[in-house]
Amino acid sequence: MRLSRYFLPTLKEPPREAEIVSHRLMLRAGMIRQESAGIYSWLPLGHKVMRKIERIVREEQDRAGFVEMLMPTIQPADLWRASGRYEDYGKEMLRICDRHEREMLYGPTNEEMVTDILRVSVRSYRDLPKLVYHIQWKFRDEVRPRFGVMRGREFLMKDAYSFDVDKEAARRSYNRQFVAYLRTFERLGLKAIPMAAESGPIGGDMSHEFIILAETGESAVYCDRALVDMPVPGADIDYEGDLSPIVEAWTARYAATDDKYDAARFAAEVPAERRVTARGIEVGHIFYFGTKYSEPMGALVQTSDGSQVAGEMGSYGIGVSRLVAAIIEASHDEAGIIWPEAVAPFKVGLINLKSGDAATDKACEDLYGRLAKAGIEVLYDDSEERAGAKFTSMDLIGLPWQLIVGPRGLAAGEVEIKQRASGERVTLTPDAAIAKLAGRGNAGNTGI
Ligand code: 5CA
Repeated sequence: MRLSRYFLPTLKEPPREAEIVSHRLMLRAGMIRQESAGIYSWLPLGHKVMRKIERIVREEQDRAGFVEMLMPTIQPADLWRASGRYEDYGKEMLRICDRHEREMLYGPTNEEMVTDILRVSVRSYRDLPKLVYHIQWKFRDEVRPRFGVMRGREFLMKDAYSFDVDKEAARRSYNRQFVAYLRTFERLGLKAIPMAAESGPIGGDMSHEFIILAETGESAVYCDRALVDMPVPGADIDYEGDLSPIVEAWTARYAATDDKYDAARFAAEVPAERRVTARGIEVGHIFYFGTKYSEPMGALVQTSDGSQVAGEMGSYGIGVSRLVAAIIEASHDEAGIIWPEAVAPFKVGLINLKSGDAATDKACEDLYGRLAKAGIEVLYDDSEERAGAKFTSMDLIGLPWQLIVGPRGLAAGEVEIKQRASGERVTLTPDAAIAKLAGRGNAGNTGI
């Protein structure tokens, strides 16, 4: 992509309204624009990152055996009356009336709708488990939307739902998501720790929040350092096998958010040198709530002995749009964002130090074409800006690699590569630079 054809409205000055670094950087890097409190447009750079996150989330959901579907954003109020949550949800629910005076709402979550979908078509234990998910916009009329997309009113969520015949099977479905979350966050370059949590308005008696440690996190968290260093299951994990040893290993050690924190237990169970007291960002939350919705809504299944029981259910959320900000909180410096390669909007930023100079332009065009041909995503700064301004904005938008091309280097047959994360620079021939960025050759490690 040529910068001249892209839409990247970067800001020079840090915006005054932004209180946390991710919000400031997202606005400065031209990723989002606020349309009204807690509601944002996703500009091309922000949208590209969000799509990459979504893809990783989707791949890991599929791998865990959940099937994708798509439910609407607008739901009829009657569904929520059937579960008893229409009144309970209070002012956080955005209520809408259609032209026929029918009461509707913008969905804050989808337990009722999924239960309704499954109750009419799933009849027997033989049809179970049913494991589904969707990635859809939600609306919660938060009293105090803040921190940009971290706590928005409109936000993108992956929400999955499981429907099983008994508690034991429901536990297996819960474990699938638990393991899928460990893998998802690791692939996103994050260290997320599952913590015992309150289930709040979703309900149920077992729930874990997945929290990443960051100074600007909204909740205080307490955990055993051993969890920070615990290895995450690989891509070859067998989701049809017994996942309980993994879940047990991750839940055996102390980890809790402030609403479940027990100072005496923390002191007794965790040796002083391993006690981590920090702040955290909730990037995912999983719930087992049994028959909370299936019972009042009559979602019954026949068991193997012929009796009718209400389905055992769970729901599993990931804040996809929140993750864009959470990754920035976890990975930035004074100059700007440092994208982990897996979610970077482009892998390489190509900087032309002297646009208008025939030889430099030609060399850049050539490198741009060759990188594109090698399947590498490049953002080519072909603008007339000064070199200093180009460096500043490339550092701000945080692409993992910068390929810097100027007339002096070219005269010596050389270009420069800078790794954004380490600041390390190497001088190479154009051929070697392409090979390094394509992950070939011996010019260094291209993985972050
Ligand atoms: N129905 C359940 C699971 S599907 C549910 O709604 N869970 S939740 O309320 O915990 O939300 C799931 C995830 O969405 C949270 O972990 C968080 O990452 C994200 N999220 C929740 N509220 C917001 C918000 N206001 N802005 C951005 N992301 C949010």
